[in-house]
Amino acid sequence: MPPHILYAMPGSLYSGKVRAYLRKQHVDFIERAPSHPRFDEVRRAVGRWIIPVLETPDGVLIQDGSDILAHGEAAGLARLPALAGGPAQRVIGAIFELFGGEGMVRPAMHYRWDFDSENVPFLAQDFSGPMVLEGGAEARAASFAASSARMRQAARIFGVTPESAPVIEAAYARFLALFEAHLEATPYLLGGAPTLGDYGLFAPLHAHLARDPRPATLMKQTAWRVWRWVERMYAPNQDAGEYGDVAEAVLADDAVPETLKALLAFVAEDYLPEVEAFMAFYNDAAAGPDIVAGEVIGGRASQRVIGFTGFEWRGLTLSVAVFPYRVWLLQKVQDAFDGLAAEDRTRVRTLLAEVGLARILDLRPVRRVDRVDNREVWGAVAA
Ligand SMILES: N[C@@H](CCC(=O)N[C@@H](CS)C(=O)NCC(=O)O)C(=O)O
Repeated sequence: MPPHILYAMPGSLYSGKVRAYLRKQHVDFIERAPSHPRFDEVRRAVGRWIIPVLETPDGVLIQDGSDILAHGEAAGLARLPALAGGPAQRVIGAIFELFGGEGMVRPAMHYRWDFDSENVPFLAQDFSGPMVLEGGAEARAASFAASSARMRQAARIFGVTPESAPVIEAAYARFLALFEAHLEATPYLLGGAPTLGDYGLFAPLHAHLARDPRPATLMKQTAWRVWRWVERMYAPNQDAGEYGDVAEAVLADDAVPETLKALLAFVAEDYLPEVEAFMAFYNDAAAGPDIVAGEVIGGRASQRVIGFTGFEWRGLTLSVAVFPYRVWLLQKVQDAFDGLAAEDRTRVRTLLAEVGLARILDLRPVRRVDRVDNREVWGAVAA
């Protein structure tokens, strides 16, 4: 059987999530940069320039980190299922998938783009090397100038500004301290095996925060166990010697350690205000008279943002872009919850209420976001 092919880049946030998953599952895959001649066809097929894209041995193209992991689980590729665990553990996994990939873009982008003297020599090569195989240094410099300008702009629409920068740093330091404390006793979020939430957190904690020079040094100096978790997430096998012999299995009996509850409380304080704001904005847009189920949200697949919203965050007012994709990931949390037996729903709601996160179950879209042909499309009006 031919190998899977992953179109990705080393410094890409969402690529790392998928690469770690494929490695952990021992999936046979090769990786290609978007400069590969075949990527042009791939880009046309998925409707926009975006990575990661997985091409399966039978030629199916899947864009999106979350969909690629879901495919791996459904297709039986998982040696260590990302969806393992009990009811609370699975809902928590979906929460960290949302928070990791979407809620942590602020520290990721700040620590990548606001420390030029330390980061730019590395970033210039990391961005242009895989993109420009011919034309030498001049062509690579031109490529980096264009891509870095776009990404600096992206940092702004995520709410990274000179005013928010010190607050982002303080919040990230707190996150690192809490995750470090959690990893004191256990190698992953939910015990001895990586699950969905680990892959979600890995996205920013690897590509930006563990690879770019400035934040990599910060992580090594202040959060050794988090640094080791990054290494471990990237290893095909366990790599957890500092914990003794640990079985590659999630904690039994749907256990949720206190240190994990502390991390969930951080998610509530750090991200819930933004979720409230983007859901209010999205629900306004989704209630419009011209919405047609099945149509690409925003009109074009390349249009990933439907507007801007403001919210209070740690004493500041942030203005951020609204992505329907985030609504789709939030739905995954709510779908995981809705699929539970009644007594499990009660238990999970009580647990989330204890950490201040119960609202995440109740901020519901008035119309669903679906993903069809690798694009976000309007779904059905919620029942
Ligand atoms: N929801 C997508 C997001 C993928 C994404 O944003 N990828 C970035 C690279 S990390 C990208 O391709 N950006 C293209 C651009 O902004 O031009 C996923 O999880 O796969």
